[in-house]
Amino acid sequence: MALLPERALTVYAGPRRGADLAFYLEELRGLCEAAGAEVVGEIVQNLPLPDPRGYLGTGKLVEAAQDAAELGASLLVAAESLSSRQERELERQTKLKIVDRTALILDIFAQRALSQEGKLQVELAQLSYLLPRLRRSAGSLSRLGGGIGTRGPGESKLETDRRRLRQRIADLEQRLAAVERQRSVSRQERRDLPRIALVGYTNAGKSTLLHALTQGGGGGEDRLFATLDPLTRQLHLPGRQEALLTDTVGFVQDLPTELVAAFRATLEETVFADLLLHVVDASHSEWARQMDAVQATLAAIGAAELPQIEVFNKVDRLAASAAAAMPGVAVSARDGAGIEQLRAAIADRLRERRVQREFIIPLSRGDLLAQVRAHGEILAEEAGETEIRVETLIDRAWAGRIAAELHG
Ligand SMILES: Nc1nc2c(ncn2[C@@H]2O[C@H](COP(=O)(O)OP(=O)(O)OP(=O)(O)O)[C@@H](O)[C@H]2O)c(=O)[nH]1
Ligand SMILES: [Mg+2]
Repeated sequence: MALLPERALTVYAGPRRGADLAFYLEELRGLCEAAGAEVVGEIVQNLPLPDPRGYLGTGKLVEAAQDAAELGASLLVAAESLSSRQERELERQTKLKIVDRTALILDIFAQRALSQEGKLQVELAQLSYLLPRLRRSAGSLSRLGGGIGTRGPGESKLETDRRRLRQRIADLEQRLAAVERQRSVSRQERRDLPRIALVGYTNAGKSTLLHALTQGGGGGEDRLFATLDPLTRQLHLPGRQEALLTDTVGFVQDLPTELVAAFRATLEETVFADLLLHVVDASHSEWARQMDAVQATLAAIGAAELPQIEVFNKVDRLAASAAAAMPGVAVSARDGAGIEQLRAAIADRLRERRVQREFIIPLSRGDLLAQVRAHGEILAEEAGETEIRVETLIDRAWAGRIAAELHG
């Protein structure tokens, strides 16, 4: 499915206008470039709804064919998902290869997936995208066949294709389920530490910020969807707090449902988080729209209600006054500005998870004392003959765990 550097003509038919349309088209251009295509022309038709027959209306279809020939375009990219009927009609009228928004994003994901799990998820998404399309063309073939005895050779081939596809989908789902079981085990093992997920519009700087916060060196890449595989690192915070910080896949507007389904496991890392860091590219002229797109995706995966810290990144590109006006924590993941303030803000938020506890620990349980010292802030400590009394401010999960060790 990989696209060579191709010359793409993009088409949009629908009700978007003005700044909303401009943002949508700019995002589409970015997606085309990320997939390896250069946008050489754009066609926009203002309609209440796209034409059910050919996406564009008849007149615009002719214009698209002419433009494509003049511009030397080899590819037509539709700004939204197409029905197979619309896809066929566009292809018939323009003689171009047709790619819709979903296929475009799938193509980028296919090029980016690195881990075994990422690859399985992308393949599952691609096959789920393909299956209903095969079904619909099978329907049209049987109509061509004209009623009785419609089992022509074409259709039986389609039957086989469909069966193969379904088998492969079932197989992928099984393998993914196994990976997910593994993931939920490791999630349980790590349950003591609060989990924080980096979310945000693609290219906002999530991966760079992960590195800046965990001092892992390295950084992000200047391309859309650079991250497909969640990466988790331990985060050390002021007041001896610790957390796990996970990088996630970037969001765009209207993430295709096939992708949301296939990437459920990865997105679950987000849904199960205790806190979200919503990373925003403050230097982007459309950061507010990008934030809306992220909130909409969070709502779609059931994560809208999670506590969030809004992190305005890339402020090194802004004037100091503009950075100060940002409605959240202003940082530069690149040069480190604001990172300590962010660390403190995270610690403050997580502190709400902390409880004040007193433990009486037998001297024989040096291991438990070490845990309290490692994970809690010691408020008072008093050593006796056989035991030690500590008063501590400690994460609720650790408090429960230590109490269970002491009394259970
Ligand atoms: N000037 C500037 N550039 C930054 C900053 N943070 C990240 N970048 C750049 O922005 C680009 C995207 O960064 P990433 O960290 O890959 O962004 P991401 O959100 O992980 O992107 P995806 O994984 O593709 O969704 C890279 O070229 C980074 O070097 C920053 O604070 N300032
Ligand atoms: Mg990334």
